[in-house]
Amino acid sequence: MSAGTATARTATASANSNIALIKYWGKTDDLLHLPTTSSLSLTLDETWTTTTVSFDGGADGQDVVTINGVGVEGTARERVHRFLSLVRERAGLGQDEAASVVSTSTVPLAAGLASSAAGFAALAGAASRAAGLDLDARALSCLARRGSGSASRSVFGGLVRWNRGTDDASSFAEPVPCALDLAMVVIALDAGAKAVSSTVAMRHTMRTSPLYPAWVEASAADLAEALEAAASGDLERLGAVAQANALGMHATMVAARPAVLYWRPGTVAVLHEVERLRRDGLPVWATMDAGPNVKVLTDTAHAGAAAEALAGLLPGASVTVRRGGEGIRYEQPGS
Ligand code: 2P0
Repeated sequence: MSAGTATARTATASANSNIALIKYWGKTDDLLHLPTTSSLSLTLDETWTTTTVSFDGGADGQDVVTINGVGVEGTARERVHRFLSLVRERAGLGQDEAASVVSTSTVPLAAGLASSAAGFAALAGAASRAAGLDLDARALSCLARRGSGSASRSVFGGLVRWNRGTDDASSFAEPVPCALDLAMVVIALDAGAKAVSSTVAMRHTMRTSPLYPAWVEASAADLAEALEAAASGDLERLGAVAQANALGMHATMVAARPAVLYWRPGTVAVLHEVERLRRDGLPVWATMDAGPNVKVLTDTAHAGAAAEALAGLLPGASVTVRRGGEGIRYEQPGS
């Protein structure tokens, strides 16, 4: 009877999204997803993807992907297919052993809320286990990175550093000490699909923005400062460097030719309000990713007040509070 389970070749994993405090923006190797900078992120609670992978022959011998009950086609399916091909190769499975991938996600897809981070971390966990690979957390982080760079960080909970590394084995994420009880207030202005994907936008920025090298250079010092601030419990120092690093990343995009401008009027309104709230004594700092939404870094003691202050600002925007969340977890077969 256990033989049936062992040969079922199915596994389920869940991973949370993460938001970077020191950003990843640009690759030295497009295939391996080796980043130009190391980065630092907070894994969030209540924002996850759960994925089941079954090497069951797929549909008509092709990998088949369903997200939130809808079949996925085109580039997104191709990306999952390429990732599954890598897992099959590592596990010694034939490339004709197609899989069914069924995902449910609470993360708004492609809206700058890091849907690919949770998605590829969960896929890496489920696919590797379903294929019979027994990876430790570091190897799993490296594998998740091959799906999407930021997914390397979602393997772990809490505050996580992704070491940029120099090759496939040395570019992995790991948890780092944090003496703060961090929280993020997520202001989602627009949950629609973004105009330019981060993969495309970061490549274009690297190639054409004269400001890009300066941001990369500053990033190493930003990371060192953020790590020290987090370990010593200095929220003000962490917030200031996180905001500066994120706005600097956007400055590189605005200076790209042509510009990549994710900002909307509501984005600017929130940024000004965050400044005002901080002047009034609330410990709040803004960060942004590849989209118009603003995430406000604070601690759990002030997250409620910050959310309340920001909730009335923009009609139609959703304001939610996220705390630090856990790393990847698995469902036992049959549970
Ligand atoms: C980050 N972002 O550090 C940065 C900040 C967006 C802005 O990681 O090309 O979807 O799949 O490796 O991981 C988004 O990039 O890009 C991202 P790929 P990914 O969170």
